[in-house]
Amino acid sequence: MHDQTSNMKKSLFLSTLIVATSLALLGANPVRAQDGAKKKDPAKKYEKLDTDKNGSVSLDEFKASKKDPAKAESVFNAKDTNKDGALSLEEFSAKKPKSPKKDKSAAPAKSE
Ligand SMILES: [Ca+2]
Ligand SMILES: [Ca+2]
Repeated sequence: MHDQTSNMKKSLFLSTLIVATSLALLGANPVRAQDGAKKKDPAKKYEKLDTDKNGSVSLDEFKASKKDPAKAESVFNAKDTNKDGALSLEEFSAKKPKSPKKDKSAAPAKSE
């Protein structure tokens, strides 16, 4: 009787271990698990923003996608690196440039 119970516990333990391992593996390989992470595809986002499909995202189009128009405008201006008033896909998908105004390392130390 005791053996059976301990066997059941063992197999339960093993399947838990397998699940945990699979989860850990999935977490380690997020890209391989799902080919083409659609959420992170800037081209898809860009396509949605370009509502008139003229191949570029205007300020109005960009604003329309944001809740806060003022913030949208400042983000837009920051992204529009060649200042032609429209975002190319390249500009849109470019990584944020490091902002020189506030750097974390410049923050006052809290340890004191
Ligand atoms: Ca457009
Ligand atoms: Ca531009």
